[in-house]
Amino acid sequence: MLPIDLRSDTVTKPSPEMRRAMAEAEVGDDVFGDDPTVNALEERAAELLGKEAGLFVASGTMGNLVSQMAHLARGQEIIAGRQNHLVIDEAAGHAVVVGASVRSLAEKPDGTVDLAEVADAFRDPSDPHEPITGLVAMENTHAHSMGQPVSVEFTARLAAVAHEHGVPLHVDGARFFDAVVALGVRPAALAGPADSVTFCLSKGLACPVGSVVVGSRNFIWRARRARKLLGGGMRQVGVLAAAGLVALRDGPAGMIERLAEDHANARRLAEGLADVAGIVSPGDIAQPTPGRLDPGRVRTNFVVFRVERNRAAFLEALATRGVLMVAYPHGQVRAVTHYGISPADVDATIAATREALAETARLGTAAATVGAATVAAH
Ligand code: TLP
Repeated sequence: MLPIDLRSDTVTKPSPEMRRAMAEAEVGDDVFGDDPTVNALEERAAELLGKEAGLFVASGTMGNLVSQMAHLARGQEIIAGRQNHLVIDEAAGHAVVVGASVRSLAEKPDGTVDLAEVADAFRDPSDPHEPITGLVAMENTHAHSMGQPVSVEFTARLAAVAHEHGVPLHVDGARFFDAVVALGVRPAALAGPADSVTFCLSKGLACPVGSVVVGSRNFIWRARRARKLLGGGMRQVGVLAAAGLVALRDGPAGMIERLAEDHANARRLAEGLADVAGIVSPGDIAQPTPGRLDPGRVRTNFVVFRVERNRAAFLEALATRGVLMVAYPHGQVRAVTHYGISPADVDATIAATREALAETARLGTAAATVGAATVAAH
């Protein structure tokens, strides 16, 4: 039996329709601009998000990286949330490759940052000691706040602060369409205030590979050059872009609308887990109120919590029951719902979690008894 794999939505496999489209894709050399399927994907993404142009890249990390390279000169600085993926989870690409420093601000439980703090974080360009602020970045959905979708209003207000200071706003929209679906807004409305947006095809949209960056024609030209520098200029890559075109179809033929099922499944999972003895709230911005896990915090496809006992033993006991979750920062556990996970899988996960915690508790008691006996023997 296949495991119920909730480690991430990156584990999704392409749909039969995607595999067919991939096999039949018309291709060409994309570095020459000759791949019609890649061109169609880039145009579709730009049209959906209301931007002039798009660029297909290998990953979300590459999308963020080429965006930073296109926006920034070496020695400039980025203002971003402290727990943003591009700050803490991209192997310091901003420093190593882009040559930029980061001025990071603590996020709030809704995944936003304080706008007065953002305004205050801009450097003084007339002072030769200081780096020059060149970019403001945000994440949508915001992963470390349990996948909160960030509103159009906040994005517009953040963009206004950035633009008042003459710098662009980049949105790491790895799960941009989860935010679109959760907020019930048009993709172009949510992308509108930003100068560039990266979104991943390879997460909830279930494609095997790839992300798309969108922005102005001029920005995309610079991002394309940066992609080449990174070795990301690929050739007959329409075989991958074809899956993206399926994912971005309107209505039930595509993968966007379907994300609502993942959100409902995540809520169902949190409701079930909240009643399991030994499960507690994540205890940071993911859910600041301590105590019981609050299913109301689940707005998209992330469920984050802590276990009262040994986390490693719990995750192992869960895996032996065919359910995979992942260790998350601050002692947390993360479960992510996605394409291929059904309400029945969610119910099986809740049952397996209850059993795994009971086993972890028994092991803990046994270890404590052995420990006490060892102490007594000395
Ligand atoms: N996130 C992955 C891991 O890297 C943590 C996951 O399983 O959630 N931005 C955000 C907000 C992301 O969550 C991720 C990937 C990326 C960018 C990078 O995307 P990839 O993995 O395609 O480089």
